[in-house]
Amino acid sequence: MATGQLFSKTTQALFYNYKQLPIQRMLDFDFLCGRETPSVAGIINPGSEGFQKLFFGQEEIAIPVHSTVEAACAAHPTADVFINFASFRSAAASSMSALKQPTIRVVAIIAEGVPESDTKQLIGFAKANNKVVIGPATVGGIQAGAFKIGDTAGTIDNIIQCKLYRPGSVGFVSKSGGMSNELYNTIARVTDGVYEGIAIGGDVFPGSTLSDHVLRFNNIPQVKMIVVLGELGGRDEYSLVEALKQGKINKPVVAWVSGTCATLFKSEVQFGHAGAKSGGEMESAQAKNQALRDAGAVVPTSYEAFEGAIKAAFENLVSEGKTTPVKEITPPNIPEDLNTAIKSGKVRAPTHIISTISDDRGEEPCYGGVPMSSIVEQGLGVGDVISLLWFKRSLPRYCTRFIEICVLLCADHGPCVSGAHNSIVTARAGKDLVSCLVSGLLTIGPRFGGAVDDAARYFKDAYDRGLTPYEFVESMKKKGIRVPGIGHRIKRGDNRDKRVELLQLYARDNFPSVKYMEYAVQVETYTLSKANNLVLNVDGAIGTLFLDLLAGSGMFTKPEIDEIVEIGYLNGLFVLARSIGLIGHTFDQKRLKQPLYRHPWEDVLYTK
Ligand code: Q5B
Repeated sequence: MATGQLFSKTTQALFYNYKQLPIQRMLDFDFLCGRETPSVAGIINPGSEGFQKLFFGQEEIAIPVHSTVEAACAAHPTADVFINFASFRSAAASSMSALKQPTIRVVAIIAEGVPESDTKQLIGFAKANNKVVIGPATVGGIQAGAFKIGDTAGTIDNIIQCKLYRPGSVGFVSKSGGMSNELYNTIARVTDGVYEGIAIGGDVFPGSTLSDHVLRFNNIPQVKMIVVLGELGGRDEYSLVEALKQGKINKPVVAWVSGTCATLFKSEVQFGHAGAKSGGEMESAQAKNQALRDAGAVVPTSYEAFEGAIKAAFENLVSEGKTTPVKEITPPNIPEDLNTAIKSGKVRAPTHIISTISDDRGEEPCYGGVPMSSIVEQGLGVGDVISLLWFKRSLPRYCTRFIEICVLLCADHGPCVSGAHNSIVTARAGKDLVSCLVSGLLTIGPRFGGAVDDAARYFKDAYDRGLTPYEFVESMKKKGIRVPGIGHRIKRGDNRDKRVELLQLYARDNFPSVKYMEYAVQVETYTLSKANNLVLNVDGAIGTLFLDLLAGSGMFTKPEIDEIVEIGYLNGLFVLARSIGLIGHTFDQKRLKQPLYRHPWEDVLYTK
């Protein structure tokens, strides 16, 4: 790298703090410039490691993430620029860590508000170790066609407008990052463009000064003229005045110190930057402009005349044969991000998922179009939420109460049923809650708890076809199918299931019609005449009563009822309800610190 040169087309940086947008902007700039390697070698994200996926042109690349500055520097010894996007609280410490790494040469500190005493220490250390600090409170800098720090120069469109994808002949240094964008544009319009641009930052103590960079530019052969944009406050510009007076700068310098309007105010004015305040006379924009003018810089009479002065200086160089304007090239197209393109309406893309029951995109999530706050304000319950999310409508209260009763009654049926047993055994094997729950749920099926849907299907079919209970049961027997919803391991004709009675009682009192349930009762009368255990069980009661709810509420069309029965919604009620009990059994076992379960030998019939 030539003396004075900070960056080149192969410079690589370590980026502190994962900020997707500025990193992607750096990589997009790289692609625009035709760089072969990405300018970000690694990311430091304290506390995490791995990779971050980003785009390099059209290709997706994985950039390594390191948890410490030291680890990142060790892994990427050729990355010599440290771009620090830490907050003002941690910027100084992380910058110092970086400066202490032998591999790091340049540190750019973006944060605003870094304590001045910390910055002074950083400056002292950097100077003593021959390193460069850009910032704090800066957007960074750019070497056109080679390397860019973070968000410098803004969007890709702006970078193209300002021709920063290829080097020009102007070295530019500014205090303000925002104004540097403006000047990149101005310089591109009236010269052959920027070679390198640095925003030193608006703090009282910048890590590197206007004159540091002007002196550097003076040593870079490709830089033919220098543009400086200072601002009122501080005395930084005077070191440039000194350098000019001492003849240390032999390239044309066009300068302007902004803030001349400060004299219009009666009292001291603080502009946007910490350092930009009208202090004594020497720190005024007028005084600094005059001093620069006296030292030999071209200083216009107003900011409006700045562009003309830059233009004239460049044209002089060309007419004197001191520079030949660089040849224009066409930069490659940067593939636009899909999200950006969709937002701007340029492209459309098919979605991969369709969802109709809930939406989490707005201010608050909605269930079936009903905002959560309204669910809470109206005092709605689990039955209403099930009604919205499963059936996509607000069912009348008597229906949602029925759903809630089903959930209450099926929540548990003791430790001896299949599901609870499995959860208990799993808990005793030391497994986690989800495993215990799932192992219990997996037992729900045609024999245990999962006969609700089939009960609804077969009873509906039989009733709708006008089969007598005798014809129905016997036709099932002929097919070798047990009637779903009939039969129980412990319930009998003389020891009926209380849950079934409670459901029937509720439905008789609240439902407009209970025709399917009454049909099930007739079926039960017939099956009980065959065997005392062939009672209408809880699955059968819920299955047939739900048919009554669907048909009698007037809230469902016939095709909708058929679809619900065909898809099989109703086992969901048992699954949901029994999850409560299975979780309870899991906690119970863990609370009781029960050891590994082993089934006793005596309880197994070993046979050949
Ligand atoms: N037989 C439930 O059977 C059970 C018959 C039948 C015609 C029938 C059985 C069955 C249909 C599925 C069903 C839900 C396996 C049950 C639930 C939740 C629970 C559980 C809890 C909770 C019980 C004896 C004789 C045989 C059979 C005949 C039996 N069922 N005939 N239709 N449905 N039902 N499941 O007692 O001539 O001697 O050969 O499959 O609705 O799971 O609390 O425990 O909340 O947790 O083992 O309530 O009924 O009777 O197999 O010895 O049969 O009756 O063909 O006749 P069992 P088996 P035969 S509620």
